[in-house]
Amino acid sequence: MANPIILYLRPFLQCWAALAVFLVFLTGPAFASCQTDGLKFDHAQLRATPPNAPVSAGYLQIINTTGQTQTLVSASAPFAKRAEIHDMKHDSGVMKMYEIERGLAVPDRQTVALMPKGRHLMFMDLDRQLKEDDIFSVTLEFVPCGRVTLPFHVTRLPGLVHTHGETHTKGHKQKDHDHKQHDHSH
Ligand SMILES: [Cu+2]
Repeated sequence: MANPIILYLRPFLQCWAALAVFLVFLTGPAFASCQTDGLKFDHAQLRATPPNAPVSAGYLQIINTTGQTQTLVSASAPFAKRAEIHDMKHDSGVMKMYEIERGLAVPDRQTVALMPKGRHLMFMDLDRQLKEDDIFSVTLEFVPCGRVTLPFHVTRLPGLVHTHGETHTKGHKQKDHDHKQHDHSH
């Protein structure tokens, strides 16, 4: 004979299970709304740092198919006290960085690339060294779609992956130089 208490509880347990599934269904998409709405990311990378370096830079491609402009307004990461969105400009023959204060707009149906020598995420007051092949979660906030947290790979030579031999070699030399320049400029 079945335990009468179990028999009695069973309909309630089923209700709770159904409610739990319903809640996951309700809240799940809200957390991932940027991606489910059509915001995609590629080549998310952080520049590896020497020990005790105060700053690093982050790069990625943002692909917007959400049907409206999405503006990247802030970034945060567990390894840095603060982060800014930067761009570069020529000033008296020297490349200088400045903060994009109103955020970086990504128009609908466009891809915006944050890449070495151009726009980048600037991570400041690092509390640890970023070592090659480490992976860190970085949170990006977009208006209007909200926050996205995605993995960034630490690499010594950030950039798009090229397979063309000549460009590749040239690119490496160029980027190696950037690396040193970047570290010294902070
Ligand atoms: Cu910068």
